[in-house]
Amino acid sequence: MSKSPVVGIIMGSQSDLKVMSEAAEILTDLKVDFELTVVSAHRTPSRMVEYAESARDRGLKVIVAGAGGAAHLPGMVASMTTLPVIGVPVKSSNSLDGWDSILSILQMPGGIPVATVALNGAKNAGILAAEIIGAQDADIAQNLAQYKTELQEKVLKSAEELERNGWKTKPIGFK
Ligand code: RP5
Repeated sequence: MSKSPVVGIIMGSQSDLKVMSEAAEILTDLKVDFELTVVSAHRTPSRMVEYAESARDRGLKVIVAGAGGAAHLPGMVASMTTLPVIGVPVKSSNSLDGWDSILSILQMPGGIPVATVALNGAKNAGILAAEIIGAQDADIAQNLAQYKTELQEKVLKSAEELERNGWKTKPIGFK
């Protein structure tokens, strides 16, 4: 969190936090200032309107919005702002199997795009938000370049270990 956030992370319920905190974590690593809160399209519709309509004037440049089930938050926020909105479908307690949320966020009508990431893909949403900021901010672009280099090194190390130790090698994981 910071005093001059450029990314707004919002979620339909606090129950989405376990997933959405991955966006906060990667933005922290990449040194992108963000804010994070709960905005429910169905339970706090006026708050959603206020959030979306004030976002640009408050200095935000990207919004990452996550919701599960009948996930209307990302699309509705996108309809009320000119900022790019990245949607995170969340597999929530009221979700059938995640598809309800995926399709609600992905299948937007023409004119109102939401950049939709994978189910529970909050980490990628954070990276994408940082890339949007990094298009204009050289420091953030540098942090992203370093992140991608480290990712590459990790893959090469895992390949080397696998080739040396064979198929029983313990996977390193990329979380
Ligand atoms: C959605 O309903 C929220 O985004 C959340 O994923 C889901 C369940 O909310 P709770 O009943 O856990 O508050 O609007």
